Amino acid sequence: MERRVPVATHWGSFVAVVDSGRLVRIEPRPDDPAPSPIGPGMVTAADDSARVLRPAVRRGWLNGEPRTPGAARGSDAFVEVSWDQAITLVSEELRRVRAQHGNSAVFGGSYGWASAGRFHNAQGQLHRFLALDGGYTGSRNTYSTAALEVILPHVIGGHPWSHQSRMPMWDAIAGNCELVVAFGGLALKNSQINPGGLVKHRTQELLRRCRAAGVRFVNISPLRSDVAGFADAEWLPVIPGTDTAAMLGMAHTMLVNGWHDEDFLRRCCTGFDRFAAYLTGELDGVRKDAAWAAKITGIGADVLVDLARRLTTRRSLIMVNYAVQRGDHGEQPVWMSVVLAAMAGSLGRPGCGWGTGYATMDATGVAEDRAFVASVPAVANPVPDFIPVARIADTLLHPGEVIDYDGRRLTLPELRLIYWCGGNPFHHHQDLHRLTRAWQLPDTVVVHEAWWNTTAKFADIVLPVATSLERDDFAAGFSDPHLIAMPKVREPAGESRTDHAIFAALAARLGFEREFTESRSEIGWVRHLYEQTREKLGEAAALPGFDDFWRSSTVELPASTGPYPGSFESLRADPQRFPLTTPSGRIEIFSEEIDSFGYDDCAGHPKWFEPAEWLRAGLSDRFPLHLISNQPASRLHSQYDNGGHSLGSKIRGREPATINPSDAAARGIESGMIVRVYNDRGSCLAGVILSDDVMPGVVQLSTGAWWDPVEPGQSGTLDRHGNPNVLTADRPCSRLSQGPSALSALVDVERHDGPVPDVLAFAPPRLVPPERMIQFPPSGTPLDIRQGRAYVAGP
Ligand SMILES: Nc1nc2c(c(=O)[nH]1)N[C@H]1C(S)=C(S)[C@@H](COP(=O)(O)OP(=O)(O)OC[C@H]3O[C@@H](n4cnc5c(=O)[nH]c(N)nc54)[C@H](O)[C@@H]3O)O[C@H]1N2
Ligand SMILES: Nc1nc2c(c(=O)[nH]1)N[C@H]1C(S)=C(S)[C@@H](COP(=O)(O)OP(=O)(O)OC[C@H]3O[C@@H](n4cnc5c(=O)[nH]c(N)nc54)[C@H](O)[C@@H]3O)O[C@H]1N2
Ligand SMILES: [Mo]
Repeated sequence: MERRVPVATHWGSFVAVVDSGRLVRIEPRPDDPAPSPIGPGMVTAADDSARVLRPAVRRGWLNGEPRTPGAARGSDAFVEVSWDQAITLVSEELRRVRAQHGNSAVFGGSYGWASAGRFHNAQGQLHRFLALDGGYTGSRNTYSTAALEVILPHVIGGHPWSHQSRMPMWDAIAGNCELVVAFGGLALKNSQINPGGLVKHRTQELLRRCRAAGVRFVNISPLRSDVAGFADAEWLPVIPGTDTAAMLGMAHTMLVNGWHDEDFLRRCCTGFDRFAAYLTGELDGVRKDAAWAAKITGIGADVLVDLARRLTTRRSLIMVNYAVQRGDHGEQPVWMSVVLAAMAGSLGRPGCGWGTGYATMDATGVAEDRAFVASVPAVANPVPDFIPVARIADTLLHPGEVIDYDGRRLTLPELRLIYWCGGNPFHHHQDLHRLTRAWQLPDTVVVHEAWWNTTAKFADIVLPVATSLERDDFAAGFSDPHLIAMPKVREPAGESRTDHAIFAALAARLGFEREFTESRSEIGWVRHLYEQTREKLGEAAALPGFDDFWRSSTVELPASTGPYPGSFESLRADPQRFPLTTPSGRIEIFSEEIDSFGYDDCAGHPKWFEPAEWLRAGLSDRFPLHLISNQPASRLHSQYDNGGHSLGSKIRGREPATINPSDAAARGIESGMIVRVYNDRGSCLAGVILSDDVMPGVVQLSTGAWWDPVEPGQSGTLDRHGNPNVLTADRPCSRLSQGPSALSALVDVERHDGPVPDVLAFAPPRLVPPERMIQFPPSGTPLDIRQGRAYVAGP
């Protein structure tokens, strides 16, 4: 008999149809106006051959082989063990590392998106477990927006993510704005996503409403497709990594023509004069005029002048997306976009001014904020050490080294044990060959995964985890006004368990089970978090009791209403009464604080710095194409790359790469061919799409194809599948944010004639049957990595 069960994911809400315990299909919810096709494609992945079915331990690790840089992890076979053995190995190894090297030797930064669900939140569970066990080295900021998160509090004050509530919502834009200038565009493919879940995808409809209201869109981006066709945008192809120069050229134009909003700059900002001295060239002898900007950006000087005029004479809104700051000196375009909006006279006017991240999620610009929803209670981490999130390979390679970070000096800790849960570093990190070298250094890598993706294959101990379809929970997205019940759709595959159940078993072995579980069952926790939410919201929401909620599947939360602290409207109205939380209380066009750090790669005011890699760099002689590794339309990062929708997007099994027909013709490349994309860091195969929507000089290859190295562990080895992070540079944006700069990478593309190797990304590693393991230390025996823990015979 068929059952219909609600499903919540980061890409929307669906209904699973289950027959006798078997997942038959996943359907869109009828009330979602723009459901994502990623959902239905989850079905085939649920039981594919890549599922991790039993706990597994790398053979070399079990045999106590010493750390061998350049080998072992990533190419070794795995021995399947019992849960009891796995729990023994992990708990003993945590004990050993803590005792011998201290708690900071355990890395629990474990960046990653995991799955929707308030209780089964992988990060929340891991951090709670590791903190109760003595602590761990954590990480700061995100791969999404590290540069923005560090720079914005200096410039506009407030929490790094407070811009979400401070920028104009789409409704206000439709009602008030005439001109939207979008650096990096407004890619609707990205608005399939909302972290934590959502019920109704609304961005498309809101964008259409803006268009119908007469809003003009300007898309400043290397891809025409970054703004949907119906928005009828003017496309200004820009040389990637040069947005700051384009903005400076417009700012100079405003200044010399007296078009800038002097009153707002004087009352509500600080440091404009010092910045103006940079613009005019008084400081460095270089006038940042439109002609200067045109040479750098490839956008005509007359076009920039005209746009500067329109920005100051129309009710305008300047947007930057996140990709624009995921590059070398990524702080600058964010800072400069705020300054340009301040100069344009639009900041603090309804529906106008400045904003960031529109259409990067279905939350930005859709709703400001949402009511409180309870989550797994955090435990304070007793270890103060942390690393900037994207400095993981640096930390492994250079322990003890001191780096700058936002005015501080950080000593990189020595990491001996990596615990990853809910993220895929072999998807998200840059320069995967460098990461591979770094990854061989720690004693032990523990990973919870549902599938044998690259990170699982590069681990020592892999614990099979239940997917979001295989556990009870409830979801609430970022600023989405719903709570969504997520009852278990089916039983976990094989022997997999939830992250919580794994940590509870480890906590029991390590002696703090009661502190970890608070003596609640999993469904007890779900009920508890829901009831906490209900109590906290009280009369305002009048949520039904848990049992009714569980049956009804979705409840709506009250909308939260502004004004939000740090609003630009209040600042414009009365800067004395409504100061920002910056040192000056105003928008900092010049930041004394940043200036005092004395960094050579981030000055006291926004500035043009040449990126290390861009189309005008010397390196472009050898690698004349700029790689845009943007977010995939067909999945969320690497998640469900093995799902039907993502697999359907591949070309002869490879990730599609899109290039301009002129670049293809010059290389003898035709549509549908397999090509090799390469630079000095690595190479990968991809399947070609030709399109005029990609500007000449640019190749677009989305992230997320599971890395498929021909010879894992061998530096520079070919990737058969098309993961752009074999090509990107592991270079910090600057000493200020230490953020990732994935978008600053040069490559070339050539035809791959000759035989095309099979993609093995979705094949499990070689699994050694447990019978071959001839010795296993009984529970409670101290283990020592140098003495070996067990012996596994045979090939
Ligand atoms: N070149 C380049 N690189 C980039 C970017 C780019 O633009 N260009 N973008 C960056 C950005 S913005 C981001 S956010 C990152 C994303 O990087 P990640 O967040 O690391 O990517 P995901 O593929 O979402 O990884 C989530 C992993 O967790 C697993 N998982 C899901 N649910 C659970 C669970 O409940 N428990 C456990 N244990 N595991 C679970 C999934 O199977 C998957 O392997 O990538 C970054 N990398
Ligand atoms: N379908 C889908 N949606 C997603 C995600 C996903 O994995 N899949 N990931 C989510 C996450 S974690 C995040 S952080 C957001 C990310 O949101 P973004 O970072 O905004 O998204 P991207 O797709 O990486 O980039 C959008 C566009 O920016 C343009 N761009 C790149 N470099 C430059 C540049 O130097 N200058 C200019 N002007 N434009 C440039 C590219 O043409 C690219 O298509 O997306 C979220 N949405
Ligand atoms: Mo992200």
